[in-house]
Amino acid sequence: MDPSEQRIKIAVQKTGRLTDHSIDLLERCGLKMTKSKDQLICYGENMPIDLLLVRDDDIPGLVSEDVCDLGIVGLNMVEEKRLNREADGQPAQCKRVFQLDFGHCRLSLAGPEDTPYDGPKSLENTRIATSYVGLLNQYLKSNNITAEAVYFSGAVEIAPKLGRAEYICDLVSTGSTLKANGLVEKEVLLESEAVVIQTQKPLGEEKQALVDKILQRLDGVLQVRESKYIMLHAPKSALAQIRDLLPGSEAPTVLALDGSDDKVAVHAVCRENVFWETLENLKAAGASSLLVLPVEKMLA
Ligand code: PRT
Ligand code: ZN
Repeated sequence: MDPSEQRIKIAVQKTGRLTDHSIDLLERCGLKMTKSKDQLICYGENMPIDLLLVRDDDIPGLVSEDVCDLGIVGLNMVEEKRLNREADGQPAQCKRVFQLDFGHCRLSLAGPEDTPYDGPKSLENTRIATSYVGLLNQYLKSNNITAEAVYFSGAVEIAPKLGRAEYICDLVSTGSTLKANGLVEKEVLLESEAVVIQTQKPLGEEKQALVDKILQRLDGVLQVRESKYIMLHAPKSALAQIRDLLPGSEAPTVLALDGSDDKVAVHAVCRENVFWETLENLKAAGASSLLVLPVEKMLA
């Protein structure tokens, strides 16, 4: 077998909003990479894993067609490409494995601020400019609306000014692009964030073991992102109350304190951020010597 066949290929956006986060995430999983001269492939130095650097639009297809084993891409793109494939009579061949909590945005319908809007029925017999024809048509169908999706590959927000459409359907994050173009958000069709997708093709034993290892590390990286290790001293009498105040923690470790009969040390991993308010509440409940530490790695 060609040795390159044994390597895991992960599709990542080459240049764009998802690129830095995606590469950072893989580096946190322990992957060290060299960029090749053509910069289309990054070769893993310490693991048999290569990154394919491509347009985000191509990532769902590369994973569905088994060119890549995994991909990191926006849910908006995964869903749009799934609908496009379905329309072409091809089944979706990739599955979603993780939500990554970056690249947050929403696919929304927007229209000029001076156009009266009275719910989805106002869209009847209008033209809607979008790059997301699949998702838009799905929305129109589920609301029993007849409207024309006008395909724009970019700069969708200028379509109403050009007289090419009455409404637009595009990604929004802060809303400032809509505002700058005199448009107002009317409906949210999809809430999106970056996700990891995986091929549905059965892999060989060795490759599957490597994919499982990467997925387990990704899970670990995602879990520690918000996690904190908290240490404090507590009066035995306040232990139950202090335990309830620890955010998102399982059973804490309670240790005897040398030379103290009425106080114990409490150590806990909190799977949520620990804010100043929480520390203040713990202190008010009787805790002292509070220490909060970041968690670097975690393996369940
Ligand atoms: O070259 P390539 O095809 O890879 O890149 P691209 O230009 O198609 O993608 P890119 O990098 O812009 O976006 C990649 C992914 O980031 C998207 O598929 C989403 O999953 C996610 N994402 C998150 C966004 C936004 N936020 C976003 N705000 N993608 C695009 N936008 C655009 C939007 O289209 C609009 O033009 O930003 C503008 C609106 O932003 P606000 O902040 O003014 O609302
Ligand atoms: Zn794109």
